[in-house]
Amino acid sequence: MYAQVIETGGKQPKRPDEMSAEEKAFMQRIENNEKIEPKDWMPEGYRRTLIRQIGQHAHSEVVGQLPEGNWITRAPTLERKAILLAKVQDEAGHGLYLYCAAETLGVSRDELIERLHAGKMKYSSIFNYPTLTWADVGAVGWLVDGAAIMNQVALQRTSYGPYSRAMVRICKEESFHQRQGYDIMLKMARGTPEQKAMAQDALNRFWYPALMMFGPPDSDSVHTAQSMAWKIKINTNDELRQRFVDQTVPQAEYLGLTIPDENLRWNEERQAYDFTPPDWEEFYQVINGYGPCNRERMDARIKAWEEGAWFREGLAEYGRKMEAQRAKVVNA
Ligand code: FAQ
Repeated sequence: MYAQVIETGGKQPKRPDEMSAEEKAFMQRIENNEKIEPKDWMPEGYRRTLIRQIGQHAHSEVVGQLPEGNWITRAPTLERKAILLAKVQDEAGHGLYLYCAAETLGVSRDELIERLHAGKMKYSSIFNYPTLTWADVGAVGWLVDGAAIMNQVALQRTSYGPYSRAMVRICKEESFHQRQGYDIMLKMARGTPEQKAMAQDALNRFWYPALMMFGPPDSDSVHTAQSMAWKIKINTNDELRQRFVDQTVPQAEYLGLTIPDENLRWNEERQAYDFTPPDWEEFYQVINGYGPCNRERMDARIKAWEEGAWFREGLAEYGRKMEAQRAKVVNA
């Protein structure tokens, strides 16, 4: 009964005989694929897991503006600049939808941001790698947005209503982002030998960090078993990573670029590619704060937060004045 048992590194979900009547009724709703809405009863662990995941996801969108934002002033043409500007603004919008989805669970955006700045919440490992050349902007759109979509398409079916609805809109925009990245790669791969070499170099540097975006291997994943039982996650980390590799290899071939993995081979039996996993030691270093750009990213976010304080205070004051005026009219 209820969810299948997933063999992972984390704690297994409760068995039905360990659940309260409320928990059983909740699990039945999950089984029926009903969406859970903010005012519905939910187990405390479900709420906490969602706040952690949605919060981390929101932070990733916002911190994720930094590596590409770095290239807005140096985009090679006016058209590329306008496209990149729109893309980076979209990421800010995604962060806002996601903070709003998290707020429906009883945590404020300010609290989530404070936790991020205090190092108590994570954001995606990928954004701790630098964008050194214009080709990196292409690789980020192609691979990073590509990996994000692979994960987010599945999350459109997540059990929590506000998260699921935010994902529908975000996926539409991410698909444009991925195409613009692929278009940059295509231009460069078909350009001068130097441009093609830049595209190859970007692929070499972003391939394994993109694979890390799906999280640790299932055998080491702390949250997958429980999150899948609650249908917060629809697939395991390894399933999505495999799908991403299978989708991306033909795209690299079309570009005439080489995936930096000597062991990459089509496996006829599995009908999937065999590939070398990322260096998990490096992954844990990065998510624990020791990646190439962690310090720089956090410093940039904290500076933006502090420098924006006057604006937030101004807005709040304006809100108070409007409220007072409304009260005067009502009482007059
Ligand atoms: N980076 O037990 P699991 C984007 C942590 S959006 C950092 O497997 P879970 C758009 C994990 O939090 C990209 N930390 O965890 C864009 C946990 O630590 P905790 C973001 C990671 O949650 C494009 C621990 O490791 N997308 O890119 C990572 O079941 C271009 C154990 O891991 C989402 O957030 C990682 N890669 O599965 C923007 C999607 N992986 O919290 C700008 C929603 C794992 O216990 C430019 N999130 N950790 O301290 C998810 O689907 C899941 O949270 C996973 C991780 C799959 C990321």
